[in-house]
Amino acid sequence: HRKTVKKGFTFTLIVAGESGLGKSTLINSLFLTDLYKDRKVPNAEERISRTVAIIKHTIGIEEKGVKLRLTIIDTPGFGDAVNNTESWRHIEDYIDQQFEQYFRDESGLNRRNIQDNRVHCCLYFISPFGHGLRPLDVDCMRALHEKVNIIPVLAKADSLTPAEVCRKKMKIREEIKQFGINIYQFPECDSDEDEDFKTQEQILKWRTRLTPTSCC
Ligand SMILES: Nc1nc2c(ncn2[C@@H]2O[C@H](COP(=O)(O)OP(=O)(O)OP(=O)(O)O)[C@@H](O)[C@H]2O)c(=O)[nH]1
Ligand SMILES: [Mg+2]
Repeated sequence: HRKTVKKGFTFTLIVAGESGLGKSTLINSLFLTDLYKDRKVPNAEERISRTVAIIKHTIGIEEKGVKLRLTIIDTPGFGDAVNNTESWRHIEDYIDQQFEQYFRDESGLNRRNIQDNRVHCCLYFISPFGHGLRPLDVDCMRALHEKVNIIPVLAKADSLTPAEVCRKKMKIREEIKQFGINIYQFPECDSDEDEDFKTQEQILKWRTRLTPTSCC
């Protein structure tokens, strides 16, 4: 325990989904942009910036003496070309490469300072304008679900009414179940955790459960 805490932890998050759903915006607003420093309002052309390559950002965070190396990977969205089949392949390849690298490092002689770049979690953005999942979403999630923990996200939910959000989430949950996609399920928390933590855990669990009910 002492050794692990001293060494610190790593966590790697990747985002995936159709183009223009707000993947880069979420990453920027979560971690990487100082929102008000030298603020300048971009014009329309500057605003439209499509991600065209896999971009990796790493930051070190320290909380109560515990270090975390957080890596966030932005990926190009799936385009609007006529044929988008397998446009998620670069993400799958990236995830596979990290496994391979780790395997190679573990099989090597110097195993002390292996950098673990395996991807732990994938935030999968789903369009708020369609009716549930698109075939591309289904294909992509099925290609990735055995390799990474998928957390589906209804993108731009602020553009929908609460009733629409609820309907869409129910439809998406039904389809995830129907297509046999495994999404991340929160584990049971320890019984000796404090009450606030347990409540927070319950809320998160409830949000990702697969049984459709009337509330979201
Ligand atoms: N309404 C609304 N608009 C958003 C939200 N997040 C991002 N946007 C807008 O959506 C547009 C596209 O955002 P990006 O973050 O570039 O989308 P992306 O998913 O990274 O797109 P690609 O890089 O092409 O895959 C921008 O004009 C954002 O301002 C959101 O939560 N709600
Ligand atoms: Mg982007």
